[in-house]
Amino acid sequence: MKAQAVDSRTQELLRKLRGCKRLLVLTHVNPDPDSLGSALGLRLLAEQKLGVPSSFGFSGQIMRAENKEMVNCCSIEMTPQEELDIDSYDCIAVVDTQPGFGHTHLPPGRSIDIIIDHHMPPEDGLAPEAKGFVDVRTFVGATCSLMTSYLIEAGVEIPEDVATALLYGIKTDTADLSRNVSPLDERAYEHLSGLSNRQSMAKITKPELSLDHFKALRTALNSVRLYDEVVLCSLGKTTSPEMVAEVADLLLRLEGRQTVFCGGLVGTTYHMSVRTELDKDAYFLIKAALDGEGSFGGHGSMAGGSKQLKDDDSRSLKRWERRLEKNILKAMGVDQVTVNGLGGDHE
Ligand SMILES: [Mn+2]
Repeated sequence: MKAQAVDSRTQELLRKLRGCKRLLVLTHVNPDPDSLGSALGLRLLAEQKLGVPSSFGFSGQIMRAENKEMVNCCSIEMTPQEELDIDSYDCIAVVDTQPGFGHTHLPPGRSIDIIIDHHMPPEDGLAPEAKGFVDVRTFVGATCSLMTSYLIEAGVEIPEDVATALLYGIKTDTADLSRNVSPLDERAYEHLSGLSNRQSMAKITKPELSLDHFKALRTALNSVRLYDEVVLCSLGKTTSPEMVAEVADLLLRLEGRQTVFCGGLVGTTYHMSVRTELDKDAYFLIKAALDGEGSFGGHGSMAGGSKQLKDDDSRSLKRWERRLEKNILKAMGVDQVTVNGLGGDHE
């Protein structure tokens, strides 16, 4: 291929990385495939192109069976953030999230040198610790697509495991290029398809599921509340925010229902996932649902958020979910009095 004018953003990113001795890549708590793939991609760029050693510091847990399989199949190395000597890194990058987001724990007092993301920036602007290279493109479906375009432009050969991880990140954030998709996502997807490992991809997409998974699913399905086009669902006290997101994805497939609000309490944190096929942005739907409380983020058809409850008491949970339901019905313009469950009438 003939040398082309490299996107100035790629040049700028490479310039920034060239000045690094040791790079620390971070992402949001409980990293999802797009953030895992992006972290892997950025590490590859820094190490292969510029010989800059790096670590991936993660916080939270990897709960979803697909994501655990992804970590295995793609040999994703990560170290719990608290075990790292943060001061030994002179460069910090944040991918698939931004400083100031509630679900992102960054080392206090450190400036952030590189930010690569596709989420809507915080309303009051980026946090002051964002000091260096910032690439936030909200029209792009996955941060992995941004990362792939950097790798292609920098002429870095992408090995099979990294290609598989990047491709899976794009697949999950864009539902296989069917939502939140831009030409950049399409190009990245096409490029990675030829490089990824199909056996690994099959294993990642359909992993074995634990008994607890099916138990949580049963609880969730028992609590479904069906309005005309809106589905509400509570997992009650549950094991992970990922399970909340997973049930939201599943329920969006229910015939005739276009918007899903799904929530569950993990410890004392209430997690919420919103999915919509309407033109309304999921970000604004979750914002209206939480009505100024908690923290949230999202774009296009997907959004997620959380709010700290004062305890994990069932009554506090019920009270909070009643308030949520009121906010949601108001935001969606639903004035229906009767609501159905999957087994028939609720009330
Ligand atoms: Mn993402």
